[in-house]
Amino acid sequence: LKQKGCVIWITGLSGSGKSTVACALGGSLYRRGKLSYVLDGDNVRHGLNRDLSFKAEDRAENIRRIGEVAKLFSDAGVICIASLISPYRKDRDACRAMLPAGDFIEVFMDVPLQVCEARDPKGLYKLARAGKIKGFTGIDDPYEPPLNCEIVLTHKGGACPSPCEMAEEVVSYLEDQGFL
Ligand code: GGZ
Repeated sequence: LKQKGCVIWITGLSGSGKSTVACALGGSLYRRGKLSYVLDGDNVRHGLNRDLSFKAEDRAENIRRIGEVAKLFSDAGVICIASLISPYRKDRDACRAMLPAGDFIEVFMDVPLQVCEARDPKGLYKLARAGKIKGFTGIDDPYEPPLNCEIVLTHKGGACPSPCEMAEEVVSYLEDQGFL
């Protein structure tokens, strides 16, 4: 097998663009002939993790299970792209600890809450502000940004790079690290 697996862990607020970047990255890797698989929090919560709520211990379990599945993909030589809010640092660090050093690549979608809230693609922020969703990340539930992650994808001087440009930043990192 020519391909070495790894886990790209994309963390950030709801509406920060995690799923869009994950999808663009999967497409870019596909065009390079590299096998990848996207594990998206919102999707996995409809199947494997449908028994879990959004309280802290269930978020921890959601992240733990997705971390274990991502590790299996990585062991099989697949580049696994996990996109979850994963708001707690200790939960993300526990997933990092499951993998050999260098194989867990944490990507922070550094998008301000006000930008995510203005996008509000599913109208969830509006519901959270109205008190119709309780414990919504960024509104009345915490988000702990990474302190020392591998990649930060951010607004640069007001100009927001496109999801494709962000995905290409990750691709460059994978090239530099010898995964591609
Ligand atoms: C945060 C919530 C909540 C609450 C529902 N808090 O933007 P989305 O809609 O499509 O993605 C969010 C998704 C979060 O699932 P994750 O598995 O990524 O979360 S975690 O890592 O914290 O376990 C959002 C929607 O579910 N959603 N209620 N209370 N996001």
